[in-house]
Amino acid sequence: MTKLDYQKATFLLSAAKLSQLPPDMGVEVAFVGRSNAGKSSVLNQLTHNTKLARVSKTPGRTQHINLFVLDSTRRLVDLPGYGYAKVPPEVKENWQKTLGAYLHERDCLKGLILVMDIRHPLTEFDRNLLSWASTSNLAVHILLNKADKLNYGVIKNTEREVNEFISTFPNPVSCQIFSAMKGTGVKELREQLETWFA
Ligand SMILES: Nc1nc2c(ncn2[C@@H]2O[C@H](COP(=O)(O)OP(=O)(O)O)[C@@H](O)[C@H]2O)c(=O)[nH]1
Ligand SMILES: [Mg+2]
Repeated sequence: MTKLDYQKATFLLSAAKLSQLPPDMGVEVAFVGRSNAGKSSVLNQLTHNTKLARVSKTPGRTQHINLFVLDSTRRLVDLPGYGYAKVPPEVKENWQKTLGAYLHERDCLKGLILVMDIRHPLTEFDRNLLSWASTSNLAVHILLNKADKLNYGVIKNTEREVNEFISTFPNPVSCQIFSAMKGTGVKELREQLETWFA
């Protein structure tokens, strides 16, 4: 496969429900994480496309599934952030349903990039998501983002703790250090994406 050009990622659509998604074909890799973990910043760093990040931040669209096209068969998916919700319970419930439905029903979903704030790794929702992925035998790659906020020793300890936790899962789960601000770890992230998109 020729190297994917993430800078060419273009916005496809913003879906409030599964019926609005394109046909369930090709390969999708979805980005998921707690609000404020830096999911939009990661996508921005990966694609160097500010328009893309802007879409992800458009109020009203943050609760949608946002799709970006890499080529005719490959798509990046920005899933609604979870937690931290200053929104009415019914709105929250609705988007958790959409998120759950996407994760359960989307056959072309090849892997999940789970973005965590390295200072607050493995939240309850992160753990729930990881156990769900293991029962569905879906691959997960964890980004310990905002590594620029911590010193080397703390980073390494956190990485060890997370690696210990994920070592018990039967499905492929991997973990890496990342900083969307500094661009740390982009190469490793691309290599992971390349495996799934291959
Ligand atoms: N220091 C630092 N800040 C970051 C990093 N990634 C994101 N942020 C900041 O964290 C906040 C939330 O980022 P955003 O991408 O909007 O998070 P999202 O809600 O998960 O999409 C923003 O103020 C970002 O500038 C990082 O790697 N390092
Ligand atoms: Mg965002």
